[in-house]
Amino acid sequence: MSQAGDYAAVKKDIAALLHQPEYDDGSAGPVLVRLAWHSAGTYDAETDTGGSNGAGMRYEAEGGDPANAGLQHARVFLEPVKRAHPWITYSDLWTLAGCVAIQEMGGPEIPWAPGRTDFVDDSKLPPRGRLPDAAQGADHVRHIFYRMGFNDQEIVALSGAHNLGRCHADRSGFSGAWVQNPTRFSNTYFRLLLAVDWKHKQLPSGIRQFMYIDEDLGEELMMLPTDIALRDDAKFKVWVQRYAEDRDVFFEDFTKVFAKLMELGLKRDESGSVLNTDNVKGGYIS
Ligand code: CCH
Repeated sequence: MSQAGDYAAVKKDIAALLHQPEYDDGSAGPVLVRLAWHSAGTYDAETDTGGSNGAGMRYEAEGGDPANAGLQHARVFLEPVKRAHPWITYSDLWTLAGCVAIQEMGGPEIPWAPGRTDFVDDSKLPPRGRLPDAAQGADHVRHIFYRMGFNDQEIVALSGAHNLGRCHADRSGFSGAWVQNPTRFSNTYFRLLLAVDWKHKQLPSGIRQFMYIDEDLGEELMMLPTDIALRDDAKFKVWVQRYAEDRDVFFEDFTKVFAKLMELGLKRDESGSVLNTDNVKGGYIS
């Protein structure tokens, strides 16, 4: 067991579990990034509810949301880390794991700070329906992300995470990867979004997505309707173009916005300690 507060030891153990030859594309990284995002992406700025604090996905009310299907794999990957470092909260572990995974897959280092609690206040549980529905368009995407306090540029930057991982028919209903190398963080997603003539595709289940077949590689890639909406909306497209052209700008903006996502709902004092606002009435969480 590591000493309480030894986050470097936790990071090392997270990095060591990413290599999973039997799982998906050989890495636990993408699903860990999605766990971190879905733990935080329930935030509602107006009511100050939801967010990563509380790790509510451990419980059926949030974990059983169809939008979170498949994320149990990510939580199971992290169990040995929690056992080795029982002092870390799940909410800190899940958010830290997303950041470590991004960096280990060749992405930027995301500033991350601890202090989240695992205390769940039932009256503050986020209702279902706070996470985006991939079958919809630009209005829906704005509605979901403006609620968390993000602007158009930040929405596009965050969406660049679709460089990683894949869709699973038995989880979301959608199927396939966005890029050829889905365990390497890059701006390829934006480049493909613009460069390729994406065609409608209807899966046998009736689900509609977009596809492109790379004839040379004999590989099929995919985009969700919400991804295509970023290309087709004039205001979003400006940022898609910017990030397609300049990988460094994308990395810089992604770093800021992912760090912001991980902090949603947390209030810190000057020393960086989390001031507990929602979950425990009054007082601080150390
Ligand atoms: Fe996403 N995403 N995402 N996504 N996502 C899916 C998979 C990943 C949407 C829908 C889906 C973000 C934004 C959106 C990841 C990171 C981010 C899947 C497939 C759907 C559907 C799930 C499955 O079947 O396993 C929609 C809609 C939006 C916005 O409108 C943001 C923001 C992030 C992170 C910053 C990652 C990573 C994956 C791959 C997961 C895996 O298991 O490989």
